[in-house]
Amino acid sequence: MEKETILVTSALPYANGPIHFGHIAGAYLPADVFVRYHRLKKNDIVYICGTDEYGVAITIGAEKAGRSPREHTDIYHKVIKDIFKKFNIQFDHFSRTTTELHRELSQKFFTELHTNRFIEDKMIEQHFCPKCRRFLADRFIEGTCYLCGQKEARGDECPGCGAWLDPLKLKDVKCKVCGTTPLIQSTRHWFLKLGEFKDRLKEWIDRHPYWKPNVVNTAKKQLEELTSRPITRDLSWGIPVPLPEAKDKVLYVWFDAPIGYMDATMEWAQQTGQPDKWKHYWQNPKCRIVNFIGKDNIPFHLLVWPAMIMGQTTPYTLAENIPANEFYNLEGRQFSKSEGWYVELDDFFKKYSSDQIRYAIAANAPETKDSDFNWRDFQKFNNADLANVLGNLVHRTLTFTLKNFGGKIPPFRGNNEKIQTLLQEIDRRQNAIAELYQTYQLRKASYEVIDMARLGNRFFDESEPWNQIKKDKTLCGEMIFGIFRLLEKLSVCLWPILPSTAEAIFEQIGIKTPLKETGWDFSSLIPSDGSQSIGEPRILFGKIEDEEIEKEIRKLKDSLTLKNAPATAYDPLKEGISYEDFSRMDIRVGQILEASPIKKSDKLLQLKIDLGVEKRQIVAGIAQHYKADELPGKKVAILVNLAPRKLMGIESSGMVLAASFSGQLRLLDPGDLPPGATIR
Ligand code: B3M
Ligand code: ZN
Repeated sequence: MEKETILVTSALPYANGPIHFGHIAGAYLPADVFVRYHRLKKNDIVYICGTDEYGVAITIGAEKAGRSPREHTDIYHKVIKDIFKKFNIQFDHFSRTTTELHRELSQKFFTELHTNRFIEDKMIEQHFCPKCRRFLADRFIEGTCYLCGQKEARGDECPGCGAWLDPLKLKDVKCKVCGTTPLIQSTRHWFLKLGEFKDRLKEWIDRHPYWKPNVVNTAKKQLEELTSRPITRDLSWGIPVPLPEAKDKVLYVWFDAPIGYMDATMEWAQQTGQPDKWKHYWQNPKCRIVNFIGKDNIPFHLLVWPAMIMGQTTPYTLAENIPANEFYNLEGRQFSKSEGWYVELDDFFKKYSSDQIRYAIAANAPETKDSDFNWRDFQKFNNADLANVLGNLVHRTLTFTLKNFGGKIPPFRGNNEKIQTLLQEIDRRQNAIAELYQTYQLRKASYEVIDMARLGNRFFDESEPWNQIKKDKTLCGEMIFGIFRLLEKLSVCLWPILPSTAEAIFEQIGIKTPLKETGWDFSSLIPSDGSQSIGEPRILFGKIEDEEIEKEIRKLKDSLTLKNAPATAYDPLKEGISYEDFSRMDIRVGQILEASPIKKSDKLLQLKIDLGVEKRQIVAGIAQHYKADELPGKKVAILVNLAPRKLMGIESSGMVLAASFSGQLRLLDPGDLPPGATIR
């Protein structure tokens, strides 16, 4: 079969903060899976991405952080790149929009559109903040969306309905920086005459009846009202408009960003020593260009960017598909770092692997409607699917082989009908899974790969090798051979979604050729003469305990409460005291030796504490915040000369100090000082 030529892009994330599971689910994991499948098929495919580094959001983010936009984007370009590594998302090239090449190409795009009379200039009214003394483009303003009523809509996009807004129509507009109601003043701007592309855009969209209905519907609704839109801004951070009469103006970030797909490909081509190779994708009508995006980016990829391409003199290839996804939330509400509703990624990847999260996201991908990450599903996906079905099949097959066949895959004579049927079924399933990968059906593909493992387990159970081995060892061996053949194909089918696991299985069943080389279409690398030794069986997925999950959920809820606690949550300040009053208190570092719950009390814990000079028993009201078994070894601050008293009948000599706020409590940490050290 002829090799396909494919260029895949994922939306360029703003270098303005870390990305989260929501982004991964929308535009990156689905793309990575698609690309990995085509790599196995040995098609000619490149996967391009990079950070989006201009625009108002970044100017504001940098200002808030007290950095220049350049420093700010340098930091987040790296942060984001590292996050992708953790998720095992593998681009061929990850660039940024602040490169020289990007500036040149963006200006070329503008100039060609301008020469071809698709750009016009007009004096327009714009919001101007009298206090900040600047024009307020895009995200410098916030108001209520006139289309859907969503509050906190920005000057350019509505986070509720995804429309590209006319800022002058926005209601209750405020300056995002200082909260002032802006004035309206006139300024000159350059507009892209989108209306002139209506028919061509419609014709282009209709040429692809197989696109996702949600994507086409969103675009078509906005296609009807397509008019000229300003593509320049009064900002200092951005790409200068290449016109002498447009000094001090820069290109609107949504004008330059998609061009980044193309110059990042050029940069990749240069760096891989084939400078003209980018044309093989961007100027080749046979190349399939696939843009993976979240639903909020639909109008820019279905209307604006293709119009920009159509208006060029230089011919470029338009997208062949734009499989946009819906939103992926966290426990039913939008991820928001500022509101404390997020999963801390460093901490997450200390405990869990990229394959665990890749599977959880894939199995519940937001393909046709919003979906979400929630901890209990994460536990279920891991325990039920990955550990009990997949991990179990691999482990039981390997240990059985080790014990009964000396660690070698038993031979197969080829005339066993049951095994032949199994092998045919495996092929049938592999083809079905291929179809799902090709058509962007991540959820179904995840189900089918695990179901292939389920088939293996069923075959194992029905073959009863533990009985069969006593009756007919050769026949028993053939059953086991069949399961190894299943594991081999299962690894191939798994690789796009669970690359590390697939590679681990390959290694454990003793196949030396890497999956990247075997590809998707080989028949089998397992010899049927019994000569192949297997590797060492290792557990692929541990179980995630209920307690662990409860802790994560508690942590999430706590961080939300803390970030949103009203100012009234502070205790009022107390009356002043003298230094003598203070110095009468003896506060020491203590180390908790033992901790146990107290019967009939859900608030108190009984602690045995090492104070260096002596040991003490103290009753502390911390049971709702700490579990007894997480305390031994912890160092805390203790008021040691408080008069002893009895609590629930138990003597307590001293008091454990803790910080408390809005219902939350944290023990104080004295660092590496030893028990007995004085706190003053
Ligand atoms: N940076 C918006 C986003 O991250 C924007 C995408 C650009 S794609 C060319 O959602
Ligand atoms: Zn202002």
